[in-house]
Amino acid sequence: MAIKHTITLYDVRSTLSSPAWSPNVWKIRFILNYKRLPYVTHWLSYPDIAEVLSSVGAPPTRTTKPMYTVPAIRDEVEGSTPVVLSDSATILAYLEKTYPTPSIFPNNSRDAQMTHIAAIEECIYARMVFMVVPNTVRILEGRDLEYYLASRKEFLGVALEDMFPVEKRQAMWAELREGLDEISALVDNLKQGFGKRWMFSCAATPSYADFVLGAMLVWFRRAGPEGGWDRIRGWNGGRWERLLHDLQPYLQVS
Ligand SMILES: N[C@@H](CCC(=O)N[C@@H](CS)C(=O)NCC(=O)O)C(=O)O
Repeated sequence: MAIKHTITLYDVRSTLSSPAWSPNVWKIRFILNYKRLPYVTHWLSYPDIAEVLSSVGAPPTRTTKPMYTVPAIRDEVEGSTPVVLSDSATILAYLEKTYPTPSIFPNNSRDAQMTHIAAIEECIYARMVFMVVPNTVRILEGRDLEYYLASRKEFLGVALEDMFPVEKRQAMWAELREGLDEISALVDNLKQGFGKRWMFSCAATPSYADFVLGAMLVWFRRAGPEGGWDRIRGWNGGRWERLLHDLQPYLQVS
């Protein structure tokens, strides 16, 4: 008889009808969906993250506040002590080792994927972050919003109102466009050897870097500046919108 696994994914809630927006959690949700691992999301209010995660035995991810972050997972395997992990890098390594098929690193591409992800973080995530963080207030309410407003400066070192000020917006959009152009050029280069469908996978199936970029685009679309996704979705021949369309089978929220 097959061994029963019960996975709980800890995520932070929002006011959106399907509440998932956090980019780091999306990286893990993509993997769970892709590997067809049944899981249940435990939605947390921002101010409860530390208490709930410490009570289930998830390790802290930082030495200063906030010390506990999502994603975290609890994997209960019948007959064994549950595994409780935090930090997306630790979780992805565990999921890939414990549930190797299908792999998120097709054709042993782990090192190449990590190099692509570093480029995605530098060219896209780092340019989106100060656009998205102040706009996330639109999808939070009550205690979550209060906690968020009170804690972002300590977390990121910049006050919310100084992150995406009107006078810098044009330059920040231009920088994001340049970053997307750079990644688009990288993908064109890779695609000379790859198939047509995925940006960072030479197989018929997606790879971890496709999921990481997908996680950033979902986050930008859901929590970013109003109209922001409509502005960028068609850039670079519409390839960003196509990626989210192709990732549709892995976008469910359980
Ligand atoms: N290095 C961590 C970072 C995770 C992280 O920053 N998570 C945010 C949500 S995207 C969080 O839980 N923040 C808690 C807080 O701000 O109190 C990872 O990759 O999992």
